[in-house]
Amino acid sequence: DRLSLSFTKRATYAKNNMAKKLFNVMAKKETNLCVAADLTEATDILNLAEQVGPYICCLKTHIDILQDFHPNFIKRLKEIAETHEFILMEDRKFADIGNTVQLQYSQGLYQISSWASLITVHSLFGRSILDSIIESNDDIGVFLIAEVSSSNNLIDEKYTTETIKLGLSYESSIAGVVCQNPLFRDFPGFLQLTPGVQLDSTKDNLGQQYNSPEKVIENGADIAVVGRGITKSADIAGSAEQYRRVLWDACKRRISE
Ligand code: BMP
Repeated sequence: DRLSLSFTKRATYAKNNMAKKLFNVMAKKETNLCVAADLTEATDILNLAEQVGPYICCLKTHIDILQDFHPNFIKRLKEIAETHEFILMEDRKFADIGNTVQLQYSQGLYQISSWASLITVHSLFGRSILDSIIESNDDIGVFLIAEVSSSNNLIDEKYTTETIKLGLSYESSIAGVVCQNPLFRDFPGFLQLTPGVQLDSTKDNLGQQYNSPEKVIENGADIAVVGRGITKSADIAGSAEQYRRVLWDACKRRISE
C-alpha cells in the first residue's frame, strides 16, 4: 500500500523522472504542499513564489490568466523555483485531439513545453492525447485527471477507473493522478494530487468544495493543492508554513516504512 511508504522509498518505484524528482523534493523539504498561484499579475505571482518557496514542493500555475505575460516572467519564475527547490506545474488541463494539443502545448504565447516540468491532462480524449504530448517532449510528468473537486461534476466511476488504467499503460510519462480518493493504492510510483483544500471554509460560491488538510491526507493525497487558502491570507508565508506543517504532520501519521 503506497500510503504507508516513505516518499524516499516511493521515488525508487517511480518510472517517470519528474515523479522521482518530486518525491525526492518532498522528502528533503518535508512538504506535501503545492500552492495554486491563481493571480493575474506577473509580479504578484513572483512575490508569492518567493514567499511560499521554502514550504512547497510544487507551484501550480494557470498561465493563461496572466494579464502581462512575458517570457522574462518564466525566466524569473524558473530562477525562484531553482533557488527554493520546487517544481513548476502548468494546470492547462489539455483536452482535445492530438494535433491541437501538440500546438497548445508547444506553440502560442506560452510555449508550455519549454518550461513546465509537470502538466495536467484530461483523459477524455484517450491515448492520442498522451501520445501527442510525449511526441513533443518526453521529459514531462503528466498528471491525469480522474476526479474533480467541483460539485455536481459529470465524472462517473467508470471514467475514473478507465483513467487509472490509461495512466498505468503510460507509466514512464505519468507522474500521477488528480483525484479526491485513494484510487491506486497498489502503485507507489504514482502521486495523488488533491485540490480543494482549505482550513477555513468548505466551499466557495462557484461550486468548489473544500476538505481540511487532514481529511485529504486521509483520503490518500500525497500532494495537496492550496490556492486561495494561502493567496488570500494576510500573512502568505506564515499561512504556507502552517499548511505545510499540518499536512506533513498528518502524512507522517500514515507512513510506517
Ligand atoms: P483554490 O484552493 O483557490 O480553490 O484553488 C484550487 C486550484 O486547484 C485551482 O487552480 C483549480 O483550477 C485547481 N483544481 C481544483 O480546484 N479542482 C480540481 O478538481 C482540479 C483542479 O486542478
